[in-house]
Amino acid sequence: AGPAAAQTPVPTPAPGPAPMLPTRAQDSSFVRQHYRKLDRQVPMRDGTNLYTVLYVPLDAAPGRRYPFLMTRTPYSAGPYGEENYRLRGPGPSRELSEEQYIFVYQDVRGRYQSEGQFEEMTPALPTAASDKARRRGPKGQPTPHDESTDTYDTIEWLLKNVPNNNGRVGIMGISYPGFYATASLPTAHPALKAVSPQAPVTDEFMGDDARHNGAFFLLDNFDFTNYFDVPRPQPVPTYEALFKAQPADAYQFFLNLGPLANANGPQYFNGRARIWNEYLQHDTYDAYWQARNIRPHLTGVRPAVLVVGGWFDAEDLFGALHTYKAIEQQNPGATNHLVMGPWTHGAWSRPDWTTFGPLNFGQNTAQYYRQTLETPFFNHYLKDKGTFNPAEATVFNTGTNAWQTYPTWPPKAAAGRSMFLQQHGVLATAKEAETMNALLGAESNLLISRAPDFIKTPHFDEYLSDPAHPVPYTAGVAAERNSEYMIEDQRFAAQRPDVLVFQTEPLAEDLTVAGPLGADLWVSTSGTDADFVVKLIDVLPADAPAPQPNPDELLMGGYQRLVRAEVMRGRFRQSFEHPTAFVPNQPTEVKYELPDVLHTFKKGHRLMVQVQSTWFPLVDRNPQQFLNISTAKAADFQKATIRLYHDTAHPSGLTLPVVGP
Ligand code: PG9
Repeated sequence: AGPAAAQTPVPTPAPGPAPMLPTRAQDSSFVRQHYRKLDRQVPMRDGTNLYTVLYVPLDAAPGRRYPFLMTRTPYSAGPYGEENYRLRGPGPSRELSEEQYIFVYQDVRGRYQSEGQFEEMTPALPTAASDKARRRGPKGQPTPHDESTDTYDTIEWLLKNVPNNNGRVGIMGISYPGFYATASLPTAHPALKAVSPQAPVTDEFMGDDARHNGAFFLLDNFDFTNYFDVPRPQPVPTYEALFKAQPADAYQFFLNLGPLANANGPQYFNGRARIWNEYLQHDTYDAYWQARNIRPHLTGVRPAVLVVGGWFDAEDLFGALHTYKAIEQQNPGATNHLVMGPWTHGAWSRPDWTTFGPLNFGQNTAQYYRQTLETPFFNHYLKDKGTFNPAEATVFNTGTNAWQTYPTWPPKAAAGRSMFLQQHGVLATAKEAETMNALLGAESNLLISRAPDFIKTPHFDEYLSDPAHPVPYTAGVAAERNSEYMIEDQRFAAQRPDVLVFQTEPLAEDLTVAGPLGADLWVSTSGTDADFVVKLIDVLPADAPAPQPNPDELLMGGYQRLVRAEVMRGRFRQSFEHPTAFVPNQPTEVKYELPDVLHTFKKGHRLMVQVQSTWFPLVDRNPQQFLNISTAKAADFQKATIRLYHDTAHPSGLTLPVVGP
């Protein structure tokens, strides 16, 4: 714990000559020479004080004014105490540290040095009420607050108490802090001019950290909710500590754990991990989750917005895409840009992001983004410095390793191309199937089913999905959830009998897919519930070169590179609020969206789709029976025969948004 922050006014910096800025404002001596650190308690409308750390430029020449650039965080605004400075520059990035801002970091309610109660994804107050009404709240009731009002009150305090400010404020944050950036937008303070939600947590049930389409993200939730909590009277063992007692193999660890309910056993959380319990109690898209979806509140957006996300973000890819989308749809006139790069969670803030696993992007994509987009965005809107006029969307193509710009995202020109999952492992358009069938002749037993009218009787592939032997999400042994799984070679999965594989012929021409992918499966299960995982894969040709600098480590010929994958918990196929059981062995449609991609499948490559019903331990196991998974017992987890249909009445397939020739 750091020292209590003073509630005294912020002193006026002494006028002096502008400093000679180093090219890399990265060390603490730079920060101390050019900034004064102040720790303050900032009072909110309900009297709660939020611990706020400021780095104020020391060189204030008379009349020189600076904007605020703020990050609100549940991960500590520290270091705490006015003598303790951030080591890596005063700003959130190297480049912004070289600009002069009044940098502000604030602990949100109930975290670290701030008073109040931490709330998971603080529900937003109704936005219809005027700010005045929101300030007062109903008579005799506690003053209502949310992250928008806390941001508003902080800005009001900063403007009044910090000298030499220019009256403008910017906010940025990655991940949870990205949520706080988004949450500043409803009924924003008029001084808030530029907001950058980066990998913002947005809807925890639908696609961010906690669940995807209702399926529980076991590996991350177990690790994260265990740590992320209000202080408890007794420590809860960390995932790492629990791990030490067992082999460092997450697959085995979670098999040993057994049903989710066991996590509250005495050797694990013992009932003390509050958010874990909340997540499990709320196993449908109920009022708890709906209140934690910030999207409906993103109306009347006035500040300029720059939404940033990473194609290989295993946590909040959904959040970036859907925050951008909600602002765009609900605020037609707003300044709202999207940047999607070849990044894992927050990789754009790393000094260098030129390679990832076997991929080499040929350029430092993180630096490019910070220099050409992030820094100019804040400089322009907060300081009138330079121009900021990028395309609506700046998006990295993960197949060509090039940045592309679009006037809309997804591109308007993208045309949905249906690719059907057919018998004999064929993935083809209806037209291609027709051509193939014509070549094979009506008598051939290799005839390919196609939409709309080839195989008229029910026709399917099937596999036995066994919760005791789930399909791993990554090959080999991994202790922690890696991000590499998002581009990993899927040959390990293709070898399993419980993974269906469909692929095209080698492409005659490049094929670019830009936008969200649609999965439309016709399936049945011998049980009453089932999960489906659909994976879109880029299969490299046999002569694909090995990556540099470790050419020996990977055999790239035939590499099945994952481009996008998503899970759907089958019980939610009709409604996320009101789940429904499957009728055993009856073909049923399961339709859902996979997150966007921008990927060119090159000439000579193949497109592949894999379908499976487990993805462990990334996702918890479905007992394959329609019962409460949070309280299910070991004996409830049963094998099921899953069928994937490909006949006229049940044409399973994927819709790809294809652009260009
Ligand atoms: N994506 C992170 C998170 C948020 C909420 C729950 C679990 C994880 C984060 O890094 O902030």
